[in-house]
Amino acid sequence: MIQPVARLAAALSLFAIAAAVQPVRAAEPVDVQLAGQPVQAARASSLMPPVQNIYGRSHQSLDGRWSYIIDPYENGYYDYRHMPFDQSASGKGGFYDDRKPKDKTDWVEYDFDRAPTMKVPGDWNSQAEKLQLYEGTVWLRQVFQADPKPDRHYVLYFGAVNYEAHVYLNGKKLGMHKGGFTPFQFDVTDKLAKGRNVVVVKADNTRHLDEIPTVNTDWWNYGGITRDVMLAELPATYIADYKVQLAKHDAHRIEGYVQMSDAAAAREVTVSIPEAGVTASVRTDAHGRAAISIPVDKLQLWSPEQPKLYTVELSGGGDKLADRIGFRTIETRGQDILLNGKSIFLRGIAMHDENPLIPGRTRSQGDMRMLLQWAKEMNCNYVRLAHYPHSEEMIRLADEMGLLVWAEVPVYWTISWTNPATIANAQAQLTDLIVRDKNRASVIVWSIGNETPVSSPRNAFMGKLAQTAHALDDTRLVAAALEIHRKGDEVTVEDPLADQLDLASFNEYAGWYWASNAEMLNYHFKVKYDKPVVVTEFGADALGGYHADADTRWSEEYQDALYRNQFRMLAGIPGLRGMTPWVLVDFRSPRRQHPYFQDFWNRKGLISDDGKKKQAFWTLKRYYDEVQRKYEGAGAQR
Ligand code: GCB
Repeated sequence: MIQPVARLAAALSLFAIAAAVQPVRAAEPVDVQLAGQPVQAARASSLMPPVQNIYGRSHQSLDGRWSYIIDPYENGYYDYRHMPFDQSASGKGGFYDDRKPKDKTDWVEYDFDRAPTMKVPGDWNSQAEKLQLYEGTVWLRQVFQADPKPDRHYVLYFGAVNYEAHVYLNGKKLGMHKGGFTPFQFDVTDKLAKGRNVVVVKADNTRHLDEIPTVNTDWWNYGGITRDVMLAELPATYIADYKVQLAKHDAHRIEGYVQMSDAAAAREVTVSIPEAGVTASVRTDAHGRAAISIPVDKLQLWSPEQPKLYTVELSGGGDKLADRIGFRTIETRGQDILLNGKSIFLRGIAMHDENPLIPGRTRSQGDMRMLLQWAKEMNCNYVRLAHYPHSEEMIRLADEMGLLVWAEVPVYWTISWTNPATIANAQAQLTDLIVRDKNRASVIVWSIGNETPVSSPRNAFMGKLAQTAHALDDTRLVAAALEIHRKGDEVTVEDPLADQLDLASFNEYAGWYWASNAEMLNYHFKVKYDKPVVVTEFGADALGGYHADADTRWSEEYQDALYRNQFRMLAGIPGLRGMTPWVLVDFRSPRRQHPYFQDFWNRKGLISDDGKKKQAFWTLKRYYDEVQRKYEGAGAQR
């Protein structure tokens, strides 16, 4: 896969460790090595490394109604010899040309001005009947006004486009990005027009075997521009990235760095937290990076019970910005998970980035707050944001609402383990996630994947991801949702990858995919790792409102009985330190074909697709109330 230079530069820094983000004005095209594979970086791309805290920057939102053209044959991209228009000598002819017929005889076969519109952010599937099951190319166009100033820097930012995005500004290609759940941005400083500007995106959600995720998942393949789009304005020299977090194992020291957009050395950079009386000035090195190490003694630590956030101010090189940051430590000791030094139990629930009431991807803070509020109502202190990065806004809300977070990349089931481009892609998505969310106190776990079956190529692939996550961020836990193995009545986790992970975490579907509801009580778990055990999934489908006896599948009673039995069965695991049952709310999935009970919905939700709580919701809540009482009772001596 051809990777743009800047994205690779960011991904590569994990091996160099020296910097999570490279200077923003990317150099000439270069040949780079990633995971042993030479990749020729794309010459034309203006793709640039992420700017930390883009929401905290002066920006103009480009959200709203975008015109769209459905293009199943990619007519607007390829000519009739199947050559991309944007690679032809003139670069003209594609739908990114904002062309209008000059007169009655002029031949133009598309017209954005008369095209329908859809909301951005928003998946396309939920916005037009024709698009509900569509997988392919849709062109989207937005027209906006700009007044670029000569001494400023401009960034065109996309929160996420699923899956492959080709982006054009005023008829010229800015670049291409792959990966449906992570942000990307282009340097448009010299490309903006004064007055009218036209941005066109070719979004293509076609599934491919070698991509991340691959063709096979259990969620809806929502296409389109699913997160915010903005034009951010920055000073000519700006703070490109920073990490301001407590040091590993140390609640009395803030450690991190500030990375400027250029490589000027000895520039003064200041980090301060006025409310805590903290100020530190440091100087950049020859890479434009200033390391920080600030002793702190009176910080109020962040926790789900008291999600304290401080306003952190950063300045340097004439730039200035603020962020809301919480401070906490997270570590494991034997089978304990220690938050701020105290053993905790992760009272969690798993969720997709989907609002069942649309149904479609969450589009706004309102949607996200609804999901997290449901988790809070169940007395959760933790959420698994499955199976791909959720939005930055979601993580910021978790920070604010006091929910610990397991954040994940879509390395799901059977990936093309031996394809170097696939590993590069997975590394890039993991890097983008960590770079984006590394200042969020809520995030305690980076998950490198879900239910990937053990084999040598898979172990090598996943091993690299584990190294990457540890290297990029040594202050958080690294985990994966592993698979279990059954021998007779014994359930084990036998996975060489576990040695590189901080948690013994696995999915198990006792009572649903194996063993009956009652039979599960005959099984016992043997987890040989001296690590905290966190059950990442269990669950049962129940159609909301369908009532029967507890032996009848699909009924609320069956699901409820399964939860009760699970609690009894899991109580036999001495190292059990948390769980995220599957799943908060019913979600759409084309795999789920039963016409009556499913109808394209995975019904393992504790809340139905119309927002009603099923019986098991209350059962899990009671269990969590009980666990909390026990844990808090046991308190500090654990
Ligand atoms: C799993 C997957 C999850 C599925 C779930 C199910 O193990 O991790 O994505 O949706 O099972 O319902 O089968």
